[in-house]
Amino acid sequence: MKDRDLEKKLDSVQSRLYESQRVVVLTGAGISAESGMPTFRGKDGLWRRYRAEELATPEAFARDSKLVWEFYNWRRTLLQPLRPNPAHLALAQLERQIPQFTLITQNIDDLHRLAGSKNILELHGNIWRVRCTKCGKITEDRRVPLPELPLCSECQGLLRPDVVWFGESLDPEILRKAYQALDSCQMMLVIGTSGIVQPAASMGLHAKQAGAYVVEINLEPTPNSRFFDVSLLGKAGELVPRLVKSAENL
Ligand code: BV8
Ligand code: ZN
Repeated sequence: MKDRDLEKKLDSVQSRLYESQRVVVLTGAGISAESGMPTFRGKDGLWRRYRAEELATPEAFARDSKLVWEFYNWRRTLLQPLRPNPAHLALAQLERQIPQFTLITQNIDDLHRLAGSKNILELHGNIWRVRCTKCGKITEDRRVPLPELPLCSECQGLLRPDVVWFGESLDPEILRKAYQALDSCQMMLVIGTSGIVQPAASMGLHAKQAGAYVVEINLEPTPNSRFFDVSLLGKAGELVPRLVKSAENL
């Protein structure tokens, strides 16, 4: 049984959501945890003796592209059979019910799209896309696993994952759309993110300063919790569906 305080918070967040015209959601690895995808900083975040920050960098790729590709092939192999969980599905439902709904995700796992979300801003790219390091060609390639060192079908250049690595800039057009939504939203949900990696980590505060009501959903408090209006502690797969009204109750 959820504590009474949480129930009351959930009810008030739900009614505020359905009174809003413009809503932004920011998600992190925590929303995919219940689909079976390890998060970055959770206990299962380690991969062999490396951390993602040491492998998801252009320097690591230049130094040892085979190892970096092993890291991404391991994640692609893990991810391929996984399905969206109730939290992903609930956000896709919310998008259909709220007039202006923008989903900003840090995740590269494509699970929001699989769940039916449409208006998605993928801040850090997508693990199923590859980019040629020579001619820049971007293609979707769902082979699992990819060859050890995948080459471009056009120019035989070495392919890389089409994701944003640490130290790389985010797509300016995606950032422009994200801040446009953050500047004009009335409400924002920040779900399953530890609030460490910039610029995503400051987006909740940005929306707050622009006048939005900001709700955090996480297993535990984060460094950003104190800036937000409400912090709902619990599993995204349980709490997010609780915020969605069924069609007949709209
Ligand atoms: C940039 C794609 C301008 C790849 C990712 C020094 C040199 C260079 C840069 C920097 C520097 N110092 C700081 C920086 C900036 C750097 C940064 O922020 N570093 C951090 C480590 C301090 N940022 C960048 O480099 C960005 N670019 O700033 O460009 C620039 C250019 C040049 C030089 C300087 C600046 C690019 C960052 C993008 C990196 N790419 N991903 C890949 O995935 O392989 S980041 C990756 O890690 C994710 O995308 C995500 O963003 C982050 C992980 O965070 P979370 O998603 O929050 O996941 P985490 O595991 O941490 O937390 C999970 C949370 O969920 C927890 O809170 C947990 O409690 C909760 N949870 C778990 N289960 C559940 C749950 N909640 C609810 N329900 C559950 N069931
Ligand atoms: Zn090429």
